Formats: sequence, structure tokens, C-alpha cells
Amino acid sequence: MQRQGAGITITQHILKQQRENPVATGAFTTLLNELIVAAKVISREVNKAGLVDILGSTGKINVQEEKVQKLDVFSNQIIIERMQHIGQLWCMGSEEDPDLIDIPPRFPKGDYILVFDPLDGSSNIDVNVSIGTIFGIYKRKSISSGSEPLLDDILQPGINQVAAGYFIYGSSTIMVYTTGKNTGVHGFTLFPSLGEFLLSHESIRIPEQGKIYSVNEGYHSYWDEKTRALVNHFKNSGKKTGHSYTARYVGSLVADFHRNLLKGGIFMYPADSKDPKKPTGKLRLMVEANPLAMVIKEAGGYASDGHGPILDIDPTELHQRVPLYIGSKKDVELAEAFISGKRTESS
Ligand code: P6P
Repeated sequence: MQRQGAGITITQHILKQQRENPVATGAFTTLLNELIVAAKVISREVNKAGLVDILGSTGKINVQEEKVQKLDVFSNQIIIERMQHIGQLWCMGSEEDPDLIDIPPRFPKGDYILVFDPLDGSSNIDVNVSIGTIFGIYKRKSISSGSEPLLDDILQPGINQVAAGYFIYGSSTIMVYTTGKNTGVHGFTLFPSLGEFLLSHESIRIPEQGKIYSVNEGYHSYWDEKTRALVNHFKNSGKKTGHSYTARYVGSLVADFHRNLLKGGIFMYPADSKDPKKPTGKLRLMVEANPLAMVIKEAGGYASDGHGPILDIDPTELHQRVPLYIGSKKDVELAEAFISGKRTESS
């Protein structure tokens, strides 16, 4: 464990990457640093949430007399308010907002685009389960002629992301991010007493095959036969192949993803027939699947929609949903073989 005060701060790490990038202007560094400030504010509120519930119910301590907002709405506002004034963004897209988020005319615009899920898994707060902020960063497609951002600016395949990552608010607050191009995936732990994220997980690599499968088996009756065969494979793998798996499912994407990233394994959110409005599952391409797909690819893993790379999908809507199979390369490739029909339970 790092001695408090020792260790590389996230700011030092980002500046080092900036120095190693000949075309870097510092704009990206400014953007990432401001996002980190927003995450520190969210972390503080998330960690207080349980307390507020306890204190609020007794009424013994006044919670600043502010209407306690839903934390995901609060987190969304914090990110938008902090990011819109730095002069580095062309526009933003959030899981919480139906449409594109413009930069107010009083602030300068920049050439980056930020897409994010401000607080994924927020329904888990009151049971003290880890939750997270997921983000992806793009450059504007081209210096479009108009001065107003268009949805088309945001609807880019995940392979175009220049950076992606997440903050996980759990027993500690950790930031994991990558800028791609073989720069690696790195994790930083927040030291509240310092108010700094210090490098704690350098050059994370996911094992090529894992021993964990993560899926909500409560949906079994809503899956198609290929999905059932795939999940049965993981359940019976020990007897059939000698390589056994254990089931782990937190129900918070960032928590399940982070555990599998560090230990190996596969997270699956298959298409299901439970909600006719969400035939491809509930996870969103732009603000959940794509950022995590960039991280996992850079860590040596893979992310698929069951038929091909998540990062290659050309988005048609800001909030389109995709089935997601993400984690250890061998496990996800096996999932793809089952879902695309190339492999069956018996083979
Ligand atoms: P289910 C949380 O609500 C979330 O968006 C993800 O964080 C999580 O992976 C998923 O939904 C859990 O969904 O349908 O299994 O409860």
C-alpha cells in the first residue's frame, strides 16, 4: 500500500503522457483534470449518501437544508457544470439527457466531445454497493462548417475514442482510464486525506481466460436458445473441459467490470425478450459499452455484441442499446461463437 503522500499523482501521469505526445496541446489534460475534479465531488456525495439517509431520517443533523437530489441527477449536473466552462468541449452526451448537451454561448467551445454515464448503478446506493461514472472522449469528426454541434458529431464508432475510462465509488474511489494506442490501462486510488488520485494499478492486463462469468440468470426464461446454451457452457465447463467458472454478479456494471478486469472473466448482458422496448438488453452503446470496450481492448481483452466488436458499431441513436459480452478475450470469443451460432452446447 502506498505511503500517504508518496506515489505518482494522476496529474503527473497525464502530464507525462502529454509530454510523450508530440501533438498534445494540453487541451486534453485540461479536460481530464476537470473531469477528475467532478469525480471527486461525486465521490464525496456518494460516500455521504448512506450517511445522509441515516442522519436525514433522524433529523438530528441538518443536511444543509438542500433538497437531497437523486444522486445520479446531482452527478449529471456536476459533470455538465464543471465541463462546460473549460473551453475544450464541442458538445456532450449523457445517459441522463435525451438529447445532445450544448455548450452555453457564454463559454468558448473546443474540439473534444465527452459522452458519459454520470452514475451508473445508482439504484445500488442504498444497499452500499459500488457504483460508477463511465466516460468516453472523442474529437469532433471534422471541423464542421456550422457553428452548432450536431448529433452526427457524437454518433461515432467507439474505435474513434481518444480516451475512455471510469470512476468506481466503492470501498475506495478508483479511476481507471486509457488513451489507447498501446499507452496501457492505469488505475489510480483516491486518497481522501490528500484529495489526490495516486497511481495504484499500473499497466493493467486482463488474463486471456478467466474463471468468472457475470450475468443476471434471472432472465433465463427471456433468453434465446443460443444464450441459454452459452450460459450453460460456463456452468458446466468444469466437468466438460476441466476449466471451471464461478458466478459473480453485483448488478452494478462498473463493479462487475472492474473485478473482471483485475481478475479475469466475462460480463454478459445478453439480448432478452423481457422488455419489448429493449430487445437488445438495457446497456447503452455510447455511454457504457464503448468506453469499457476501449479500456478492455487496451488491457488485452475484448468486447462484442455477440456478432462482432462493440468498437466497430456505427451508432444510429445517442441512446441505442446493445447486447454486451466483455472481458477476457478467450471467454468473449467463445460467447461470440455461441451467439453467432458457430458453436452449440454439444460441440
Ligand atoms: P439488471 C444498473 O442499473 C445497470 O445499468 C448496470 O450498472 C448493471 O450492470 C445493470 O443495470 C444490471 O441490470 O437487469 O441485471 O438489474
